[in-house]
Amino acid sequence: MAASTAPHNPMSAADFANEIRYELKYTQGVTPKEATVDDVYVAAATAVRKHLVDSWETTKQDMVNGNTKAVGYLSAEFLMGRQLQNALLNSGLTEQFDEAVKEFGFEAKDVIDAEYEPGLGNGGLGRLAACFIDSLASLGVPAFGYGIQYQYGIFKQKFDENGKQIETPDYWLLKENPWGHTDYNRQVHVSFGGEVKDGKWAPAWSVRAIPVDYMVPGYASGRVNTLRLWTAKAENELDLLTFNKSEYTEAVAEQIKAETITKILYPEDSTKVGKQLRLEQQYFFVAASIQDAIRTFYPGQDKPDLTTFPQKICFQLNDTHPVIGIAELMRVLLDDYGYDWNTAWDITSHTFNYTCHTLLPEALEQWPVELISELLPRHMQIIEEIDRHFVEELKGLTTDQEKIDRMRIISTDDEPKVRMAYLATAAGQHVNGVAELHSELLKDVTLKDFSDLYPQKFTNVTNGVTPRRFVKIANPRMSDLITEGLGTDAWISDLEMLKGLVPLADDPEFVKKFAEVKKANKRDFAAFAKRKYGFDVDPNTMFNSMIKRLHEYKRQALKILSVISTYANIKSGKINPDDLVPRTVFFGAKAAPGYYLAKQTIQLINNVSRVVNNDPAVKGKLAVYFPWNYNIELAENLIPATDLDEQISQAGKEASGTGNMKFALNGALTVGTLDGANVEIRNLVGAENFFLFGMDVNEVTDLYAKGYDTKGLSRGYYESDPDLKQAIDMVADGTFSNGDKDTYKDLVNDWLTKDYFMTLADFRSYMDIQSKIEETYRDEQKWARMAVLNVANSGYFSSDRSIKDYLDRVWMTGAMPAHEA
Ligand code: RUG
Repeated sequence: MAASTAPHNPMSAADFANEIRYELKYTQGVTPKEATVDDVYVAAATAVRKHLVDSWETTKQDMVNGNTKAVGYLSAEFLMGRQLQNALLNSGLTEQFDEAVKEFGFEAKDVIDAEYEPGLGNGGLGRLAACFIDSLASLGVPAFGYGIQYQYGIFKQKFDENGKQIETPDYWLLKENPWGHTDYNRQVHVSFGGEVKDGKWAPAWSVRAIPVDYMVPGYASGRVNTLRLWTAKAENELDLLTFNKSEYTEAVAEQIKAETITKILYPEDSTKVGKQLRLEQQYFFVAASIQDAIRTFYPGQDKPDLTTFPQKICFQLNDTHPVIGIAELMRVLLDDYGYDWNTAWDITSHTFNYTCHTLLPEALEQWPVELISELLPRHMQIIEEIDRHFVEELKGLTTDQEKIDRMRIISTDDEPKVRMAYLATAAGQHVNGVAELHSELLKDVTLKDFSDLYPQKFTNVTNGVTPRRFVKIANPRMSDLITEGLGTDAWISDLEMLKGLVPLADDPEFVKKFAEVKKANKRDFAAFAKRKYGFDVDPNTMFNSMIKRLHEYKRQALKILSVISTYANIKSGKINPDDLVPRTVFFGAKAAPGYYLAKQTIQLINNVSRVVNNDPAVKGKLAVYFPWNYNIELAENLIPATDLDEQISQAGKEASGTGNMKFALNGALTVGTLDGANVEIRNLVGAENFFLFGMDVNEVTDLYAKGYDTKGLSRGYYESDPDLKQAIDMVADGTFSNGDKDTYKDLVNDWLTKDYFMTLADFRSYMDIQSKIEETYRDEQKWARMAVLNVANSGYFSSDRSIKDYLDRVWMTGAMPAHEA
């Protein structure tokens, strides 16, 4: 028997069943006989939550009473995924649960499925935040996650009969939410608008910020941290006088205005009102969190000495969304506590750090000065003052006036804007990118002026993913095999131990078992896909997945053009279908509702799927599936079943990627460019175990310099490559739109005239690597060996390692001693 370090609870399954029975009776008021699967889910969740309460309480106390600096992770997104399995794992109750629910007539799987997945994030950034708070708790670091309890998360995606994306609201709180505790007794107030009188802010209106607290249990650490998501409520819910005049809507106007703030994740912001709402959201959650941190770390003190604040907590700004917090902390220190500017700045600049997650200039937020002045007039004054001081500081560092102008926090154009990334960089102790290449490009390109003058601020922390959710829970078969191979399950909290699998890559018996695990996972996924989407997936084909947000730079277009080309070549007889490795291609992707070309790409993929899957000529050889509403559940099911993962963004555009790490850790091989964390994955797993193609960053830069996107150079690639031409012509000629030539004309036009992300330029290289992939895949043993080596060498991509890097390079803190209080 392998040694285990996993959380263990001595409770029997029968006793756990009693706890569920108790909750059914005393919390929900139903008998076991009446209990539906939803009832049993809520009762089990409530029961398991109680097992975590003691650790939660001691963690909170130790955090406040001890001397270890805490981390406040400020993030507009926390994409947590379902909670039950994770809570069971961390309280050592998984096996008891599996048994116990049978007593109520249900299978564990069905109870787990009853949980509604909250979608409080868009993608990688929000999921990273969730992995990070898991690792913080698992490492015993005192930490808060601070964010927003949106009533509606990311939209639910459906496809209409033409394959177009339809967005519908995702009211995730439709069902009971046993995880979040709404703590009305800890509410704070957040103000907006008004004017500045005698240097003091006289706001026009305010709302109540009410915390909804989620436990964040660590794995085998005995620690449970808190994720505190704020929800907005009106100061006065109802205007009775107005109501009694029968003006019912007006009577709840204040309620509507307040609740709108936390209504929805990323409201459309092309209008001024939309922008205002986003800024309201950002200010709302950071202002509430700052008040909360002061109250937490100086309990019962009316005017505490906040010069010690940076020793109590440091705030990590997850992208630009929480950056207004810098002006807020300054305001609190100056106006509410009466500190002078230098003291306030000293405290503030030692409190914040900034993570940048992008290289795309359009993703670095800039708020119009006019907007901030209206909504937060005192903050605008403070930002102006920060800008003035910053310019003075810069004058001491450089004589290059143009550089100083470029670095101004407030732009000097006709419609001045506050550049939030610059504010964060000027005020933060550290600025980090999220993969080595990204951090280099951040220093050399995006924030070059800053890194020239403040090189010591810049560092890299490569992203990571939690092995608990994305290996142990998502891939139990492979986890068991790893534990068997290593003789221990300690790898779950020390993922570098996976290196111990390297010698097993040369053990044919182990490699065979590994291949069998993948096959079994594929069969499971086929069953899941049938149940959930009605798809008839053939598990005996290669599973080739591309799951991520739909964005031009990620180049789903490249993948679908390659599929079309293969399809066309089978049809024309250029390829003998018997020479092909039978393949099933999976896409999962949501496009931003206003992103036209991304939505056209979704429509195209769906229609290629329709045509290919219905064509007997390719049956058994090529199939394309696009399960709708890509979410964490789908990821957890598809990743362990995937043979080949697509990470094919244009080099220099994907900051890191985290899907790439999840796939490598689950024994999928990657076809990818030298972009984001792919570079590090390839270095670690070995170039011979990674399918590299396409231009690198320098080649991309050179091609832009030649005028690729401005002079229409993509057309040359189209003209000179018959496969590419044929594929694009098929998109244009109506093959995938029932003969209608107009459906994809904008997409086709973009490819042939601009193609900013160089899909066409990388097409040939991508097609060529496919031949190598097929040849490798035919040798089952070789492929499985490469997959084992991917797993064995990917331990570095644990979010535990990322957090350790943050502790050493950015936060300068660590784990709490076992009993610090
Ligand atoms: O696009 C990036 C990913 O490359 C990265 O892995 C992830 C987490 O760091 O963040 C994504 N991201 C970037 N999400 N939103 C932004 C906009 O700044």
